[in-house]
Amino acid sequence: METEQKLLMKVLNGEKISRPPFWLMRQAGRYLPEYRKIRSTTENFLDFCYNPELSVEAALQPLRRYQFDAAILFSDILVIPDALGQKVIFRAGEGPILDPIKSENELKFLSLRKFHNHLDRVYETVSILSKKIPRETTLIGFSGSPWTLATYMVEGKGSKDFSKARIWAYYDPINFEKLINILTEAVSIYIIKQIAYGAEVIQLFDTWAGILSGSQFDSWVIKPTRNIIKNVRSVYPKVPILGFPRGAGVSYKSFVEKTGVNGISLDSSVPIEWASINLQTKCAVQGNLDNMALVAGGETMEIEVHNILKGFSSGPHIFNLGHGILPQTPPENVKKLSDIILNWQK
Ligand code: 1CP
Repeated sequence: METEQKLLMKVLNGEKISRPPFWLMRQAGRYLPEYRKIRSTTENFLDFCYNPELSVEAALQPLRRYQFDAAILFSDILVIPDALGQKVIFRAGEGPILDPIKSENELKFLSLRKFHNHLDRVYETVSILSKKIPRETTLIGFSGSPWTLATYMVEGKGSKDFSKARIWAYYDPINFEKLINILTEAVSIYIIKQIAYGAEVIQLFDTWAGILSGSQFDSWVIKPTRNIIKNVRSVYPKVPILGFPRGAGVSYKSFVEKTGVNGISLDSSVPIEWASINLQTKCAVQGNLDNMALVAGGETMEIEVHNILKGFSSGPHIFNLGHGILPQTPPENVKKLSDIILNWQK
């Protein structure tokens, strides 16, 4: 059977393997000169994401250089607000700009009516990729999680503390929950479609989970994630789902226990020994090399990589970074990392 050759699927199915599978968050992107070249053909980044030819090419580029065990759909988390009817643009060098949702009044402009229609070309990209990637490579689909999507939708741009969303969640939780519920439904149907078109594993990015207080983490990270997983499993009970509540600290444990994820992506602040005792006994762990160590390279990076490989060698582990690869990363450092992992013996 095809999946028997896929290392990443094996790990997520609990099978024993000799070396961990690996891929890197943002493995397609600006650290690659060939990406910068095709990226320069399109001004608005979302137009690039909605172009299957360019998106497929961007996702395949890193696979030509390195033996990654997974390809990730090339798109962005902000296609969801865009497909719900909120205006999203990316200006060069500025990051995303959205017409912010300030209160209950603007919620009525969000609609699922044209959602799938709007994302048609993303589904087409998934479908083409599923046919083009090597047999042993797993195709990962993804979505932003409701909380992280809400932070951008309410703030209208990137931010260090996303205070607008956090304050709204405190003073008007009933209406903030309405936004989270719209997003929970949108993310669920988006993921279900990606699976229908060929995604084999799903990663939920909750990049800003770590800025919430403990009680708020339960309401806006754990609860919606659990609901999404329930919705997806009611259609596809066996497709593995990886969660990435970045910066969650000790709350990683309740996240794993209460959401039912099949794997947990760890940021680089999480101590390996703690994670191997508290998380790896419950699900697969993914991570967690510091993306700065990959920029630095050299012997220190090698030591860090070996510590992670060794520290997680007693259970299911997918090697990855603790957050996305940085644009200034030398491609030769990625090659070195790949050599270490490919030659690793438990
Ligand atoms: O001009 C460009 O080339 C745009 C740079 C870029 C790229 C390559 C953006 C803008 N998004 C992406 C692709 C992307 N984004 C992928 C697929 C590529 C891959 O992984 O190989 C994925 C999975 C994402 C997910 C994403 N987008 C997240 C969650 C993961 C994470 O890194 O935290 C977030 C928070 C975004 C928002 C976003 N998109 C782009 C930027 C610059 C940002 C951050 C904005 C900010 O907070 O300031």
